[in-house]
Amino acid sequence: MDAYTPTREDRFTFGLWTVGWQASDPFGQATRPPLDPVESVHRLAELGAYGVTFHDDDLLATEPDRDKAIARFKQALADTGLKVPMATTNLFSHPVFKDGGLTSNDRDIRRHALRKVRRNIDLAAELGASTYVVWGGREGAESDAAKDVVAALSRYKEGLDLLASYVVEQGYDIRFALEPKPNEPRGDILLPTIGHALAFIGQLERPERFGVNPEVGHEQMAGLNFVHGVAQALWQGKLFHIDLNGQHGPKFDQDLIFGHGDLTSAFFLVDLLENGGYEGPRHFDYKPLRTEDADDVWISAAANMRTYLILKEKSKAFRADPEVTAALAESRVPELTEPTLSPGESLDDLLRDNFDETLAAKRGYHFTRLNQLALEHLLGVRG
Ligand SMILES: [Mn+2]
Repeated sequence: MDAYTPTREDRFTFGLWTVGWQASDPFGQATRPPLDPVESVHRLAELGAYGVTFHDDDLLATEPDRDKAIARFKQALADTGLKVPMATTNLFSHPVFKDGGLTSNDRDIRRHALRKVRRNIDLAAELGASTYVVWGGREGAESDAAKDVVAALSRYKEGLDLLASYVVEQGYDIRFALEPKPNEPRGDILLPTIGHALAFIGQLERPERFGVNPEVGHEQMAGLNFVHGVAQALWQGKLFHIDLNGQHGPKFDQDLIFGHGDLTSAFFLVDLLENGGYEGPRHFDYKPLRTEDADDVWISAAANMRTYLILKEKSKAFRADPEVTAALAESRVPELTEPTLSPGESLDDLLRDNFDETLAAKRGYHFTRLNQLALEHLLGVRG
């Protein structure tokens, strides 16, 4: 036990599919045996997690009888006190979904996908989940000839509108969180970034029921700034959930342990989540490295939480450092929170400003010093 030992109050959650990943990849077989979801619940509880999340199919990992699998899972939750804040549907593994679920060209398959989601939403509600994640991993194409994207977006909207109406009719306290990803497994996936998803939500019948579940690696795969994307989602009141992991820039989806990719970005992300009003669970969607054995899986699960708590402490120390406060002021960071016009002022009033463009252009912003201070806090040589 030390300052970085997680407790339930930290609200760390894990997908069953994360620790349960057997590490088969497109080039190689599984390197680990199947993991019983009941064992995952117990091990995560021992490590200090708050909850677990699941795809419908995850529960069937070691028990093919659905009713038995659910009963065993419920018993494990009761025994450990772990919560299920989020659930989701697997519309990507089965060959029937090879061209997508809600946007498959095949109408029969779209109907089948809706039935599958509807069934798991009932289970999600029963288990007390308040967020339902929608990751459309197969909703996409490899060829622009193969997919009428305008029609696909209409079918995506149709499906999500139906599911939202279902949730409302049933009286479920559930909101949907769309998870963007640019590519992999499809060549191109619909709703590829946080921005695409936020714009799409505005076209739905019940936009208030929809937000996003951004994932660190998914934005970084596209070369985008994850902290900026999350900040916009927060600004729009749409950060319903978050998937934390690590990624080294634009390449395949690495799903590394949180902080084991772009560490500086992870630091500023924790700083944003802790100070920016996010109140949801801190959910890890990572994969234990394929090189690791069954015991290493739990070391990796613990590492996610420990890294988050270390970064949280570093963020606090950064914000409390008087030199940082001074550097922020010198960089005019707080000035950006001031509205550009004073109350009662109009655009015409701006004409009265005594502004010297040449002088203003000479002013430096001193961002280098500010960034170095952040880096030194992160490296542990300050505070
Ligand atoms: Mn994810």
